[in-house]
Amino acid sequence: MSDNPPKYNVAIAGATGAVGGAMLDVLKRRDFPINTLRLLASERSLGKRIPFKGQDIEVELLSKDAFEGIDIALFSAGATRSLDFAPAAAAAGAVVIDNSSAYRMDPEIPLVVPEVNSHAIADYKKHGIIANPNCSTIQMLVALKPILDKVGIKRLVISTYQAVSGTGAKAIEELDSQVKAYASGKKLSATVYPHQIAFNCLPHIDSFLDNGYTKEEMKMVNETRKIFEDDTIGITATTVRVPVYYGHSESVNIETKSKITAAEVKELLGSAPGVKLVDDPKNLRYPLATDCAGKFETLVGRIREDESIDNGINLWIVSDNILKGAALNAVQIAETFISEFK
Ligand code: NAP
Ligand code: 12T
Repeated sequence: MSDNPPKYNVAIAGATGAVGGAMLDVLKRRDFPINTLRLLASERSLGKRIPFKGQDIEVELLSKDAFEGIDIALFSAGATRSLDFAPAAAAAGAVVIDNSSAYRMDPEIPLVVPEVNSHAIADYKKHGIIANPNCSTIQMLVALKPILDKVGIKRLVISTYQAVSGTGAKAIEELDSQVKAYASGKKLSATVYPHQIAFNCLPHIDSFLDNGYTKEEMKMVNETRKIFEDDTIGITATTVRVPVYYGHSESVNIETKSKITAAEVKELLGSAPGVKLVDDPKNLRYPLATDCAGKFETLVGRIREDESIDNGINLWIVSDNILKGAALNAVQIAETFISEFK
């Protein structure tokens, strides 16, 4: 009798993308127990080979019959592909962990940040799908959860400073070419974003809605309420694209239900799962986007009381948007699923 721990057949839909590539990296770094790995993408990628742990894996076409024998399917090929193929993957017996916005607000589909609401994974049984939240929401909730549990949260006022890597490889190139054009006195051209992103801040992420907010802003409102299981929290957000390559930064003003001091918040967050406290302003230490790239932790600092209200705290929260904001959170969901829910 062997008592080796079980290994799983894993598929990545969107394996050739920025998030798919980070998923491969995270699976490696965390030594996820893989039996076979199937890499799926569009016709454009057929024939490509991607190295993984000494093997060269050929990319196959994402199709409805690509999931036979798969236990876990990680999706990051956009919402349309998730709607088209995730149900087929689930019907083939895989649990789907979906990075797109397709299923996040479906009341029958769990929306999970493992440090916050891993219990919700149990609901995967209804459709065989678990949704990965929006990047800016994930990192904020990792930092807020200990505060929520200790003193309750009444209201959040959020401003984000989001990196271009969230938009994909073309946006990284656009910032790069605008910086180079500026430095050599040439005319700047914009195609990915509606305006110049170099040396600028665009208060516009995802599309505009009738209420004047962007979809990204409303994702932060609605996904936070769903994950915290509390529709009474007041939340308002302004999401801004800034000329940063990797790492979303966020200023979050929290009105708590009862009083908590800045010192107490520092102590709480000093031992919170997934959080790294970086809060030593005297020595000029605070979270920076340039320090978060490649890291698994969410950096939190600038912790101080909001002196304009009775129960207020301000935080500055920074995390790698491709890791905790996407690939890492998805792999952590898979890890929690196999250890507690399979
Ligand atoms: P990306 O670099 O453009 O990669 C897109 C991936 O999807 C590629 O592997 C691409 O394959 C594949 N794909 C596109 N169209 C396809 C089709 N018709 N059939 C099969 N595969 C197709 O984008 P990314 O930055 O990695 O983002 C991917 C998705 O992840 C996003 O659309 C979003 O849904 C999700 N995401 C979520 C968060 C979050 O907040 N949690 C953050 C970032 C991204 P080819 O290489 O063959 O074209
Ligand atoms: N894919 O920072 O999936 O461009 O909700 C934000 C949100 C990218 C971003 C999402 C995304 C961004 C999402």
